[in-house]
Amino acid sequence: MKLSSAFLISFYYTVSALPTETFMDRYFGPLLNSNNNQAQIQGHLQHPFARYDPDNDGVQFHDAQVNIPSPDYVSDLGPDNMPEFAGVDGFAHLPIYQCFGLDPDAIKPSFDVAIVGAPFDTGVSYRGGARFGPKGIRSGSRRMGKFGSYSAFHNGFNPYDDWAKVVDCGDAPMTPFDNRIALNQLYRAHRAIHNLTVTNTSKAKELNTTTAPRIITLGGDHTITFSALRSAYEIHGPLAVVHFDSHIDTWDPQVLGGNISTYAHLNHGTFLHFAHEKGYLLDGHNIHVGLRAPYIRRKKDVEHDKECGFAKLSARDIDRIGVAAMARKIKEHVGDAKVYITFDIDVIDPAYAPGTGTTEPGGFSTREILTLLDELQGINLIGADVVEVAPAFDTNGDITVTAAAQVIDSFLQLMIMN
Ligand SMILES: *[C@@H]1O[C@H](CO)[C@@H](O)[C@H](O)[C@H]1NC(C)=O
Ligand SMILES: *[C@@H]1O[C@H](CO)[C@@H](O)[C@H](O)[C@H]1NC(C)=O
Ligand SMILES: *[C@@H]1O[C@H](CO)[C@@H](O)[C@H](O)[C@H]1NC(C)=O
Ligand SMILES: *[C@@H]1O[C@H](CO)[C@@H](O)[C@H](O)[C@H]1NC(C)=O
Ligand SMILES: [Mn+2]
Repeated sequence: MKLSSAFLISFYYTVSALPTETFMDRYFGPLLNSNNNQAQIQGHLQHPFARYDPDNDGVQFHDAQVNIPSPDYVSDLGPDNMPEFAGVDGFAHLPIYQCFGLDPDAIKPSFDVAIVGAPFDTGVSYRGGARFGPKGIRSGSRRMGKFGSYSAFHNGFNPYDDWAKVVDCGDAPMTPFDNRIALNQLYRAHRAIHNLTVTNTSKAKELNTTTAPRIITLGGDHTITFSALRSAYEIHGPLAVVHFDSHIDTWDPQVLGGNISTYAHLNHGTFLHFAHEKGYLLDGHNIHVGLRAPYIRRKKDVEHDKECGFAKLSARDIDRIGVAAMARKIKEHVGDAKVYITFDIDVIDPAYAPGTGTTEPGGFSTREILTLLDELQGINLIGADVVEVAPAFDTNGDITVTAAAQVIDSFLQLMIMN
């Protein structure tokens, strides 16, 4: 509450005129003691979150006078009045929908874009913790939402307040005890979402996306992208994959995973090898962006990566050619194809995103990556994910989870702003 000098002067005169009444009685008494429902309070009391409601005389908050609502009045206590730091965390305060695991005869939900969590981290080679990624990213998104995410760079565009209906489908249940089961659970959850119909079918046709809702997945370690790609491939056919990562992730499973069992072969460094093997990748249109981690084998990793069909932009290209030129190359490379962006948070420099399992110095600043994503406007983005967010390694200032949430906000802009 702002104490203006006018307030202090009026307070002084009010108190001297009414010496028997205490400050608390006069300014707060009726709010805290509801004996008199219609009591009025004089003074500069402002309720920071209540909205003026012209349809209800009971709730009018303004500078001079407050009418206390009836104790049974509740319509200002709904989610629309929630402060940005409060509420049960759906991504960006989006409505939370049950999108899979529905009764067969339940009414099918409808939306254009779904956020879904993939809490899984038993496919990692180094530090774990990405099973808490979905919770962390949702927490990092609390200052975004319909109430005030009007872009400073895109003429006030707000992805939460435009033609698309965006919802949060919660997390797919993924068992921590058997990766084969867990990855299949995620695949079936995605499949159930892809089986629904978008709310705005005419817009979907205009955008050439199909009437299946588009999905943005919150990882989870990078293995989860395999399940997401499988379901997207079944709806869309082979996809141009833009892979933001400091690592290649096309490693031969005989190299990464120890070659100890076939079970060990599918993990967060080999899923792109398998995506290629299964035909999910559109030949000639896939590209890594931000590479800098060392290879395991002197030459063969590079050869194998080429066999999997990827072009490369390295982290050093940020300085060598700049992010605008990088974005142009990516757009040329994917052309008119349907694009899936998979975004390993470790592509961002550890100074800006320490909360991840396998940090590699020398990456994008948050500003550079957001500029690059802006420059991709016009691609046909049908699905995306942000993976490897491990909140236990984040700072108290939440820098990794807020960066991850901002990247997803950029994906929504690419999907909806066209
Ligand atoms: C997809 O939808 C059809 C028709 O509504 C239904 O028969 C089928 O079981 C659904 N599949 C999934 C995976 O939800
Ligand atoms: C679909 O989106 C367009 C904006 O692109 C809008 O004009 C139209 O009213 C929407 N249709 C439905 C059914 O929501
Ligand atoms: C959709 O496809 C049509 C025909 O191929 C093309 O003319 C149009 O530009 C495409 N729209 C978008 C948004 O990519
Ligand atoms: C992996 O294991 C198979 C089967 O035991 C073996 O043939 C192959 O040479 C191994 N690969 C490597 C790189 O050790
Ligand atoms: Mn990765």
